[in-house]
Amino acid sequence: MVSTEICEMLNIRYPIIQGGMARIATAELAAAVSEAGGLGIIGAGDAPAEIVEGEIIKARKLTDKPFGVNIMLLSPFVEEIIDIVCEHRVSVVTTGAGNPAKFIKKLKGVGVKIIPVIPSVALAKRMENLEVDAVIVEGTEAGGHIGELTTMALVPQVVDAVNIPVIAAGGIADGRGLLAALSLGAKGVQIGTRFICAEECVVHKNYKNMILGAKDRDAVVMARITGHPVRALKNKLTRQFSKLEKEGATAEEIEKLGQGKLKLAVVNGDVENGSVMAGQVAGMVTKIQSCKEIIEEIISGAGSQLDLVGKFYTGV
Ligand code: TUI
Repeated sequence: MVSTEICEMLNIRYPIIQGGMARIATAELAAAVSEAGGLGIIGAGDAPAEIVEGEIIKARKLTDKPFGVNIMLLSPFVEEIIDIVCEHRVSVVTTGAGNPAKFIKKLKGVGVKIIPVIPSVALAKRMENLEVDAVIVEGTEAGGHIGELTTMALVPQVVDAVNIPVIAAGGIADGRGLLAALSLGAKGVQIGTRFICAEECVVHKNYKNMILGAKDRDAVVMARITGHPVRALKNKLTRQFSKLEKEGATAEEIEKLGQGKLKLAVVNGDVENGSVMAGQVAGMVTKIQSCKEIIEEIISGAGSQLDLVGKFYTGV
């Protein structure tokens, strides 16, 4: 059993939050994670507000446990989605790909907890000053849109800089990662890539198979020049990105190549021309399991690892 103040704050059994992956984290996945004792998250991505509302309604039918919505701040529909999550009194909002400062008051005003994903100490401090409930500190090992610093280096620096709970993300897929995150001072973890291979995740089977077949160096970074670098599995698309970058293409040209490519992989299963976003832990994901199995394996794995580490301390 692992329980931290995050569990009490979010009314969940285990300190495991599912990543709010655009197009991948639907109501089915979020509800299954929440049912298994974690915090499921619906990824709003770039979907219009009515689609997100439909997912919230669907998740409420599938579980009576708390779940959240991730708002991707580069979306053109952010304002409407904020209204929807407030109207439906979603338990928690996580945010990504930007600074959510201007929405915090409104969310807090209706009792929606706010937990931004942040890539730096400076942004963590700014968020603490605006009285967010916690921060998710995401290292560059993560999939999708990423920051520059590693989880190992960034998490303890944020832990030392703020007095709110810190949740670690990026590079975490099993019990060893959970225990390591707790050792760095985090009160919980956010896990994305491993949940893509959950039975309940509706992503195309080709996407899951590509993760299952991935090795340690397969999750590469593309589109750095745009200011929105994205980590995805190596394929024809990532090679096209590298080629364009080497040829000195403009940020606009590179941005254009990325458009619609996540949908192509997630929905159509075109994992050669589409963007197969995944983190560096893709090489650790070797089987399809239910969310319950994934979460229970992570919790028991952290316990076993703690026993093992405890044996290193002798004479006390
Ligand atoms: O947001 C994510 N991961 C994502 S979003 C996404 S959809 C997308 N597709 C293509 C291009 C861009 C987005 C796929 N994966 N993770 C959380 C995260 N947030 N990573 C980095 C950040 C971040 C970056 C800058 C958070 C705040 C921030 O603030 C800058 C500022 O304005 O201070």
